[in-house]
Amino acid sequence: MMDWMEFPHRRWNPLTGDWVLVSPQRTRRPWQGRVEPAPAQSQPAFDPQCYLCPGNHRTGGAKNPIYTGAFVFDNDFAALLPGAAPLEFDRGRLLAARAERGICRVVCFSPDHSLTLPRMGVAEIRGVVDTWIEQCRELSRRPEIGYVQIFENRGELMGCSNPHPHGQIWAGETLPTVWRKEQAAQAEYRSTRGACLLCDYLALERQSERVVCENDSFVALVPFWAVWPFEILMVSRRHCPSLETLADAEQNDLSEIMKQITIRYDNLFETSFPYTMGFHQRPTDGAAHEEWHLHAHYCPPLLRSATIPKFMVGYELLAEPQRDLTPESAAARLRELSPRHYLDSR
Ligand code: H2U
Ligand code: ZN
Repeated sequence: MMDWMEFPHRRWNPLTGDWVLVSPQRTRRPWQGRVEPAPAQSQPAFDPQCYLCPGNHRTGGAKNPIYTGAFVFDNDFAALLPGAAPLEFDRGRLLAARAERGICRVVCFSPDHSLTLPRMGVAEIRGVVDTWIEQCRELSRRPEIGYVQIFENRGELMGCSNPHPHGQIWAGETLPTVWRKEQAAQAEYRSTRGACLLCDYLALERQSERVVCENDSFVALVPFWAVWPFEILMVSRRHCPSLETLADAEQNDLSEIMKQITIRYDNLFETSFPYTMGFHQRPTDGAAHEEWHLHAHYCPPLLRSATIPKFMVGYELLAEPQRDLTPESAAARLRELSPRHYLDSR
């Protein structure tokens, strides 16, 4: 029998309803594209020019306190504002616009400019998790906030302007596109099958070739429908809707698995691995949202080396995302890497 995984096929993403084209037969095609310069590796623990380091002035004029753990401030150049003027624009149901209120914050993960999540201790990462949870609690109490998007953009390749370890929080009024798709898919699954989509997916993936690493509370895997070469989906084992509802031990396990994932990423090409990661969790409209299952997506751009990213261009922009490396091969490569950071192994 021919192995269908060796031939071009499309895979379905049950969380969004989108498809991805997989072309495993192309993995050996020659590469003559552009080579990115390797980004600078080592950073000082304090950078007098950095607008996120303790005690420094930000571009907006404010001065950071001498903070010692995680530190949050309102983004000086926020994309969303709490008091946007009301607007309902509709021209022939063809041109439509709505006002959108919200709050944007920056979360410094550590006062140490030279660190990254994989180089931080689990207890320090737990401090970041605690800060995220406090932020979710505070923001979700506001009537104008409908969801809280926590994310990290890491590396120049991802357009991140500053190597100081930090992430962002954008909390808005109206569920954005990806959240809306995931909510609809999870609600539909629950109403037609009486079960949770991600609980059922995790059960199918138990000991599968797509699992990268796991602990008592979380599983990290390259999803069957991954778009980015080394994309990871991190899912809580327990059916749990949000960061806020994680038990204390689960919050520690979250900190630990984030370290495991990012160590493996750094080890893959022995570089500070760029990515966008972020959490998806229950909206904050006050409803129970039994359908929601907490998870995080890691979307890294690198394909072949520290300097060669995958470009989402051509067919991907116009038709559908496509990948050559199978999710199974990507997971095998990540799984076989050392759980010890390469800079600690030298
Ligand atoms: P990046 O993760 O994309 O580098 O974002 C850093 C954020 O920090 C960015 O959203 C904000 C930018 O608006 N920022 C401030 O809030 N104050 C500053 O003084 C500089 C940058
Ligand atoms: Zn700094």
